[in-house]
Amino acid sequence: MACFIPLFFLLISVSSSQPTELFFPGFKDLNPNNLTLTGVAEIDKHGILRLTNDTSRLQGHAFYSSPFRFKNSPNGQAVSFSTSFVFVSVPEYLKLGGHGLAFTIGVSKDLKALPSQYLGILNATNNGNFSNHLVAVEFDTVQDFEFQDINDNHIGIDLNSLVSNASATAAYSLTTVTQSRISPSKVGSQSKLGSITIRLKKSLM
Ligand SMILES: *[C@@H]1O[C@H](CO)[C@@H](O)[C@H](O)[C@H]1NC(C)=O
Ligand SMILES: *[C@@H]1O[C@H](CO)[C@@H](O)[C@H](O)[C@H]1NC(C)=O
Ligand SMILES: *[C@@H]1O[C@H](CO)[C@@H](O)[C@H](O)[C@H]1NC(C)=O
Ligand SMILES: *[C@@H]1O[C@H](CO)[C@@H](O)[C@H](O)[C@H]1NC(C)=O
Ligand SMILES: CC(=O)N[C@H]1CO[C@H](CO)[C@@H](O)[C@@H]1O
Repeated sequence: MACFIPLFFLLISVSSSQPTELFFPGFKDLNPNNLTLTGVAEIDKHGILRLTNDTSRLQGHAFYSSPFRFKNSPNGQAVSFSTSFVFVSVPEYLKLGGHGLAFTIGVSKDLKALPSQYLGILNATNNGNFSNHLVAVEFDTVQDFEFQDINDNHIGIDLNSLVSNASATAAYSLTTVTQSRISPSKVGSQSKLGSITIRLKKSLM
């Protein structure tokens, strides 16, 4: 399965000298110092970050190059953040996905990880070990019974382990939101905002 990431946005609430926002509206004119690519990951000529291709058992990573401080003291509260990104996964065979993609925060860019069911973030030896200091949101399209996956199309919160701490079935939702505009010149007018959230749906691809 090939995974592509066209856009990425991360907002972090910190009060220090590090940036509070990372915004990659595509990767075309990227300063190469900003992103560390490993494995088979590459940026194609259209500015799309491609993590893997159709060859099986490959992995690719793209990490923001500079470390981020999430805690100011060992016992302090970790800062909160929000992120949004858009990705496309293209299974080689329509009904048989690859394994998936994970949004990952870790202490090292050099993950000694395995591809396939390990999603390029952990390996058979360190899986489940709290000294990994790794958190990930997995977008998983294969049900691995060894990791107690709930189905073959889910999102999981992974804390040092591919056995997710929490998971939910990926969903497709189409919502229409009616919202009052807040601009004074438009007070009273209503607008309809259509918004589509496709979290993950193998059968759509
Ligand atoms: C995927 O990338 C690897 C490493 O660059 C390459 O050897 C392989 O031929 C590529 N596979 C396809 C299907 O393009
Ligand atoms: C698994 O990852 C750890 C790092 O977390 C590394 O020290 C170890 O060598 C790796 N094991 C294998 C079998 O790749
Ligand atoms: C977890 O990892 C640490 C550091 O690599 C290692 O010392 C420890 O033995 C590991 N624990 C288990 C249960 O594998
Ligand atoms: C999820 O993580 C919390 C905090 O580490 C832990 O207490 C809880 O047992 C975990 N639940 C599962 C299902 O892993
Ligand atoms: C998104 C991001 O972090 N961009 C940075 C890339 O690197 C240049 C030069 O180091 C910075 O100026 C950008 O802010």
